[in-house]
Formats: sequence, structure tokens, C-alpha cells
Amino acid sequence: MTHTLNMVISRLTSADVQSTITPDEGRNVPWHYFNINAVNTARQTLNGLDGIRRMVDINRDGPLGDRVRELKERAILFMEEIIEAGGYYSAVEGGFFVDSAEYPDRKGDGIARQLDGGIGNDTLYLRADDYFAPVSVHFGNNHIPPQFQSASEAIGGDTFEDPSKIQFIDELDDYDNVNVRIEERQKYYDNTNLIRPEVEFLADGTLVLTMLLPCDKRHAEAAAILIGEKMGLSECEVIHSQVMHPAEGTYIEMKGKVGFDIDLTQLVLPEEIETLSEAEIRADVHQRPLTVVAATVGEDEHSVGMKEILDIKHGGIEGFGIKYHYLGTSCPVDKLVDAAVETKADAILISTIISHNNVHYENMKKLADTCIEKGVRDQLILVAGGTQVVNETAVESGMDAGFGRGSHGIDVASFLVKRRRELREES
Ligand code: B12
Repeated sequence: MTHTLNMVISRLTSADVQSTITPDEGRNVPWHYFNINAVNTARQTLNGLDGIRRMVDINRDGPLGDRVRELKERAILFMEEIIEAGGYYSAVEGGFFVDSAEYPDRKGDGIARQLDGGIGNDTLYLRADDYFAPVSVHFGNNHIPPQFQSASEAIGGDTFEDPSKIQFIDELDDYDNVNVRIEERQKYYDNTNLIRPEVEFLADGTLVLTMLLPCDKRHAEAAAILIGEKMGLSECEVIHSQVMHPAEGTYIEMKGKVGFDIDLTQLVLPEEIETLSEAEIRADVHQRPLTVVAATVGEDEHSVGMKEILDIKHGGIEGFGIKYHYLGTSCPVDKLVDAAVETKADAILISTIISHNNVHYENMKKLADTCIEKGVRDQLILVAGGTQVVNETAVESGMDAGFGRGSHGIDVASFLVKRRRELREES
């Protein structure tokens, strides 16, 4: 919420407030990924607030103006007292900062730091001119003696390269200490291809599930635990619950553990399709102009994905010099094919997001059939896209290609250029 408010203030006032996150509490607290989510939301807000200053006037005669004046007065008094106290460092020592923000009122809980060092005293040293750290990863100047290829060679490899050199401090009890934990997890140290979800420590198996349950909070929490157990999770625990609206239900975040490993070497990965370089696509399109007609088809009103693929502002195919005629949303297939013929287009691009009853693949078949009926199938490249679109099934449904979630303009532009080359070679 703070991130988003910062964005609004920043946009309205040009104060350039920057929201930052500090991931210092690590990934084992929801706080960390909530922060990541918050920053994503703020980023989206930032885009959404484009041009807001031209639409919104700030009324400085009302409470906002009074508050600004008051804050400025407090700030000046505050800075005067800093000078009286002996300057910035004395103020730090006096706990001036991060107090109530209502100066001269003080809560007395400002962050104070001892100037004579406190516990960190004398722990900072200037680096000597011949400073040398025998480690494989180093930031800043490291004077590697000439006889060594790499810094860590001086000690025969550091702890990154040879984990057996790590000396753990065994400060816990007999049954839960670092040696016991390492022994239990030795296989994950030995074989880094074996993974489990993890949060607190290596391969602890912890995962977090989110769900919305259409009931009150007490029932939802108990139901969530049962759902987790039925899914085969152990140590299920609700870590957050929030009533969205009493009539709607409760949003639950639950953690539990899985007891199986995933072997990365056994995964069947989808083929990684290489795209042509931007320069190659542009050069090809420059030499032989490429035109497409595009629309969302059937009764599909979801236009955002299609525009992502087309529009130069979103990195769409337009940015590579490809010309597009956008026929809008819920466009009949016939109309698209006629427009392609009329504009002598190279390709038809359809977006079909809704997938109930496989309507997306039905739309593709309809497009392919219409092109065949009108005798233009071999003159046109047919491309379909949408969240649920899988390339193989799109091809089985008569398309030249299908593009799913997360596709980018460059993927499509690259495909169009490659496919056009193939067609020219074939003919
Ligand atoms: C925004 C949205 C809407 C907006 C659309 C506004 C607009 N102008 O686009 C509105 C509110 C109008 C809407 C309405 C409806 N929606 Co809606 N909507 C969404 C939502 C939240 C986001 C879609 C989106 O814009 N994604 C962002 C874009 C960038 O991603 P994308 O669409 O996947 O596109 C990418 C790829 O798929 C691909 N791609 C897409 N098209 C193309 C085309 C080509 C040629 C290529 C190469 C690639 C490509 O590239 C894009 C960029 O990476 C989704 C849920 C979701 N999170 O996906 C539901 C969702 C799509 N909607 C859904 C539903 C059910 C509806 C309604 C029926 C709701 C109702 N009962 O009224 C109506 C239908 C209206 C209609 N006739 O189409 C369902 C569809 C379920 C299904 N599987 O069929 C979803 C999945 C929500 C859900 N979980 O139930 N919706």
C-alpha cells in the first residue's frame, strides 16, 4: 500500500518519491515476497497513472496546503536543532531520526547510534594498497599475485569451490544441530540436481499455497489444513487469512511440506525456440515489407494480449517494421480473411483468450477452413495466440503456429520472418 501511495504522490507532485525494498529478512518470511508483489503493483500503478497530473488539480488551499506549511515549519525547526546539537552526527547520536515525524514532539524512540563506534568500533579498515583476498568472488580491487591464475588458487580453492572447507559452528543441541542437518541433507549437497521447494533451509520441502474458500474465517482455516493434508502435505499451518468480503469468502495462505524430490535431469522441458535477432528481423522486413491483419475472434473481447503483440509501445511486431491492420474485438473469421485478401496481407493473427469448450481451437479450425474455402490458405500464414494456446494443438487445428502466455512481439515477428522464408523456398 505504501509503495502504491508513494507512486501516486510522486506522480502528482513530481517529488520523485522512490519506493525501495530491503530483502534483508530473506525469503523465509511472507514479508519478503509481499514486498516483491507490492513493487510489481506499484510499477503497474505507475503506468496506470500516466498523465494524471494533467487531469487532477491539487487543492493547496485546503488541508494539504496547511499540512505542507506545517511540515516545512517543523523541518526548519528540526534542522535548526541539529545545528544547535552540534551537527548531523551529534543528531544521529541523540536519536533525532525516525522519531514521530511530529517534531518538536518526540516519542523518544528515534534510532540512536553511538559516534564513538559502539559494537562496530574499529572494525572498518582502509584497504592496504596491496590488499589481496584469496576468494573466487570479489567486489572491488583485488591484487592477485602474478603466480596465480585466480585469487582463490592461492589457498587451493575457496569454500564456494570446495564446500568441505566450510567450518560450521555447532552451537545447538545433540539432535538438531548443523551436523545432523547436513547429514540428513547430504544428498542435496552432493547432487544439486535434486531439489525440493525450500524456505527455511536446504530442501526443507516447504511450500506455500494460496486459496480462496467461500466461507467464514474459522471454517476456512480448518478447511485449508484439511485440503493441505489431503494433498499429501505434512506440517500444514495457516500463515495468513483474510476475509475478502463476508459474502465472498476468505483468502488463505497456508504452508506445508512435501516429502519427494524433483530430479532436474529427469524433467522433460519444452523446446526452446530461438528467435532471430532484432536487426535480422528488421532487415528482412525492410527488404520485403510484411503486412498482417489481426483481431480477437469469435466473441472474445480480451484485447490486451493482442495489442501486446501488435503495438510498438509494448514491444510488438510494429516495432520491427511490420504493418498491421487491427480489426478490433469479437471479429468474425470471414471478415478477417476478406481483409487479408483485400490488403494483400502476409498473415492473419488471431487472439482467442476464452477457452471454454475449447472454443479457442474451434476458432482456429474455423479460420483455417475459411481460408481453404476461399482458396487462400497457401498464401497466408495463420497465427493464433492466447493464454491457453499450445503450439502443437494450434498446429493440429490448422494454424502455422500458436503462441501462449508470456509471448512477446519478437517471438511472433521472428516466426513470421522465418515462416515466410520457408514458404518462399518451398514455392
Ligand atoms: C482483463 C480481463 C478481462 C477484461 C478484458 C479487457 C480487454 N479490453 O482486454 C474484461 C473485464 C472485459 C473481461 C471480460 C471477460 N472475461 Co476476462 N479476463 C481478464 C484477465 C483478468 C486478464 C487478461 C489479460 O489482459 N491478460 C494480459 C495479457 C497480456 O495476457 P494474454 O491475454 O495471455 O496475452 C498474451 C498471450 O496469451 C499471447 N497472445 C494473446 N493473444 C495473442 C494473439 C496472437 C496472434 C499471438 C501471437 C499471441 C497472443 O501474447 C500475449 C502477450 O504475452 C483474465 C485473467 C488472467 N489473469 O489472464 C480474465 C479471463 C481471460 N477472463 C475470463 C472470463 C470468463 C471473462 C468473461 C466471460 C467474464 C464474464 N462472465 O463476463 C468476460 C468475457 C468477455 C468477452 N466477451 O470476451 C476468464 C476466461 C476463462 C477461460 N479459460 O475461458 C479469465 C481467464 C479469468 C478467469 N480465470 O476466469 N476480462
